[in-house]
Amino acid sequence: NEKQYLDLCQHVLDTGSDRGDRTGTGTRSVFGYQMRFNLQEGFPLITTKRVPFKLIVSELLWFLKGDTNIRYLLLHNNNIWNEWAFQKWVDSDEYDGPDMQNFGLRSQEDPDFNEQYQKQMERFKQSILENDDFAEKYGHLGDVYGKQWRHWKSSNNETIDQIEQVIQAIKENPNSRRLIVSAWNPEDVPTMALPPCHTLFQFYVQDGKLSCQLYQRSGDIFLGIPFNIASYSLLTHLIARECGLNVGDFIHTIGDAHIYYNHFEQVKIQLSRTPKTLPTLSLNPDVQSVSDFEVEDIKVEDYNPHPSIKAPIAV
Ligand code: THF
Repeated sequence: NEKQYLDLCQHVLDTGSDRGDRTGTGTRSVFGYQMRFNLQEGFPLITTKRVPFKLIVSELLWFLKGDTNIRYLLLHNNNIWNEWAFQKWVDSDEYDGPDMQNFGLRSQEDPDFNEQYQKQMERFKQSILENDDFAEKYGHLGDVYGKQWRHWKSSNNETIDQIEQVIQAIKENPNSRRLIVSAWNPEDVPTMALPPCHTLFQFYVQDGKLSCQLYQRSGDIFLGIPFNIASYSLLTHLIARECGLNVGDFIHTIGDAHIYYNHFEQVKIQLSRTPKTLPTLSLNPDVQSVSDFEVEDIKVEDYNPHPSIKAPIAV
């Protein structure tokens, strides 16, 4: 239940080490942490702030379609991956606007720059949506999750569909200890917009229930982790549906678990709130295969969270 997430926040604030990071924002961090959510006790969507579940759904379906182009996300009003594609555009020869060097930090510190940044970002989004060639050139994030899950490139130039294979394996050999999907492809890491944070996950079947454990190498506790918990819990539900199983536990194991300095106030507000009862997940009963779900088929019911809390994303 949610208390585990709040305990993680408190634990990092109290015992974490202050560390610099790639984004220049600064974090407090611990190494190695585990949470366990019993999916029979409700759907673990955090209630001490509002988490935009629709964005979690469209992101997960985007991965499951094997898509790595942000155009699908934009068509679903999902902006959570824009910054990483935008970066590639402003670094290219084709970009003709004002200097966008280090836009993540500068847009937070300098209101005039932020105005210019917002303008360029709007222009970028319009082009991705309206111009096929532009979308093909700048919408791709490199070989991120969708590519590795569904079209892992093998050394003899074939592709491996890890999701299809793991579903087959769960059905045929539920006692298997090899029910693994890996997003970490050492050959591709240097060319990815962002090397995968969700490195590897494993399934386990017992008493007709499907459990899933995720190893996440790096976790942004305030913005990312609530998304990640809900996303992998949803994935477990979808795969259980296709395999004719009930859901068991989602186990979340994190390597570098960190809170960005510019999220401290937000986390403290969240810690002062009392969790509400968890919502329940509702899946369209007519859809059986993970590949056939569309956003309208997936909803949460009885989700009555505390108000949302805004925070800047570190790029
Ligand atoms: N980079 C960083 N610094 N943190 C991350 O969590 C993260 N992700 C993905 C890739 N890089 C990352 C992107 N996932 C939000 C949530 C998840 C994201 C990116 C952004 C976010 O800003 N959420 C807001 C709402 C946003 C909105 O409404 O548009 C929120 O309040 O939850 C780790 O997977």
